[in-house]
Amino acid sequence: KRTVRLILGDQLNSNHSWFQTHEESVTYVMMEVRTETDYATHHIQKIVGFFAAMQAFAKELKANNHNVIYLQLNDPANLQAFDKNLMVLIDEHQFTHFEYQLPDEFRVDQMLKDFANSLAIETAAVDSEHFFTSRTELGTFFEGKKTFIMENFYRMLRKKHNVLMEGDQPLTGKWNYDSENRKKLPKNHKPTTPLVFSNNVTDILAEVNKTDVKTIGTIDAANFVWPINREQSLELLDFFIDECLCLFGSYQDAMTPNEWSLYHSRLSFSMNIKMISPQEVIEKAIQAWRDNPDKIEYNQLEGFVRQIIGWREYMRGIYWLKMPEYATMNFFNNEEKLPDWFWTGKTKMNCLKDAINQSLNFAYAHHIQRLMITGNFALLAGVHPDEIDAWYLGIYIDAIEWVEITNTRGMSQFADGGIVGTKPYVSSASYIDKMSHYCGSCYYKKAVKTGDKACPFNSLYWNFYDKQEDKLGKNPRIGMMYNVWRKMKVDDKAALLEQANYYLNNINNL
Ligand code: FAD
Ligand code: DLZ
Ligand code: SF4
Repeated sequence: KRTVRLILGDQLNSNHSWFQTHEESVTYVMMEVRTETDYATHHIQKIVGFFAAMQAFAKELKANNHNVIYLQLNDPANLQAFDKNLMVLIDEHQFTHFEYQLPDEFRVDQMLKDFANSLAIETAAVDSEHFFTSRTELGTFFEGKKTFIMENFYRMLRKKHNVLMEGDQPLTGKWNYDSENRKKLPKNHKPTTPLVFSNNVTDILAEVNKTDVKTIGTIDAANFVWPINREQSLELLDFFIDECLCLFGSYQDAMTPNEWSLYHSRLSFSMNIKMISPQEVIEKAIQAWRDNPDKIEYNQLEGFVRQIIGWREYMRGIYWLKMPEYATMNFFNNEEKLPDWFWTGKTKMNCLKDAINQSLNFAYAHHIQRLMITGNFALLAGVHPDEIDAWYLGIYIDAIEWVEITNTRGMSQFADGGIVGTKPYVSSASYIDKMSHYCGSCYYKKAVKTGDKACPFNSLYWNFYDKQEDKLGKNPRIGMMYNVWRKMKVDDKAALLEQANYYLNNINNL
């Protein structure tokens, strides 16, 4: 028996049962391939981050005496696709068995299924041993239901995995602490300085630069800030728990200029490529709260646990339930292109300038920037969800389709017509001003709706509701907005729509 086992770039789980025994007959294969670097225009830090973590993982496997074949991007033998490379390797090494871990992405899943079916040798797909839930668990849980309420799924998982429970009741008697969270940062509050790494990835960058792979964003390759192995991922987790968890919930939705991560964990990259598991992240956070309840209040902890055992697992379940149709949904039939400045950050709108520039510089924006700044604007501007997905799938270091598309097309763009969310996340300047310090120093005036320097969010917001009245008018969660709109003076409404039209026609100059 000679077995070849494929490890994908987001399957760097050293605790996987594959690696717990050592068999001479098993060879692991990892590959840097153009199918993966080219399916979206990725941020340079994303490509380099994936390759650096993959290389570190291969090195670790070799150090533990596993047999590893690693194909680098510019290896002359590299045929630049998983199946093509595997075909040659199986032939060359006379492998009798092909095994892979279930991929998280629909495209790769289909491809590997087809590939395995085409082989004459024995094949097997095994679990990736990472998530709390299987691919189908959400579908089964909501079977026969019309709506997919995250809170219900979250509570079921809390019970099933006995997370923050007392018998079958939530600890403290309360499930949800959202109302105590989500505050604006106080004016002179100085957030914790984020822990960054200083990895030297210049060799990897040089290899990518030899090719014509198209990328976006900037990189300091001598001081690459993201964790590239398990040890660094655990260090980042400890930093989060020591420095950020105590204010995580409070400032989860806060935004302020030039502060790129506030009290967020930045663990999404480490978790999505499986260098660390959601179970250990939650366990460590809960232990820290138990050890130090005076420092870490319960609402901060529950807010964090909810993101991981709730939202993260929920999005995975929706993805596997609804793909591939999900990727074609466009509830509002939006058709526009993204403004050019999404790739440059060159706009006078302070909130968008900050969120886009930090995305270009760090391959990261925190949740509320993604949702209520870039996503909000794209929806108000009527941009086609394909365009928006491509942007989000490329720019963020943590962007893998299962969690990107459900958040973007679903939560942010409501292109799924309300599977993930109950109403579109759109806002005028007043919400942005309520949660941030962006408006004070903006070229545009937050309180002005029409005319010179009117904040574009204001007229675009009403224009959106006006245009989508047939689709949203009956939504009970938005009824109040329509009451306000219907009661507005005819002239005021016309002025708002005219202003919105002007901005939409000049969108590249905002
Ligand atoms: P924290 O704020 O510290 O949260 C802790 C963890 O909770 C995260 O690491 C993440 O694993 C999980 N989490 C939080 N919110 C969500 C959510 N809505 N869905 C799933 N998991 C969540 N997340 C990705 O991992 N990859 C993406 O490509 C991605 N694209 C997004 C696109 C849009 C338009 C929006 C609105 C959100 C997107 N998210 C995505 C969700 C969320 O914004 C990121 O998980 C988060 O910003 C990552 O930063 P963090 O690790 O500092 O998160
Ligand atoms: C995102 C990414 C990139 C940029 N490059 C590679 C690669 O060269 N090799 C690889 O195995 N994986 C890569 N990935 C991750 C995959 O594109 C893909 O998103 C996941 O494997 C799907 O679960
Ligand atoms: Fe953004 Fe408008 Fe505030 Fe400027 S005024 S920062 S464009 S919300």
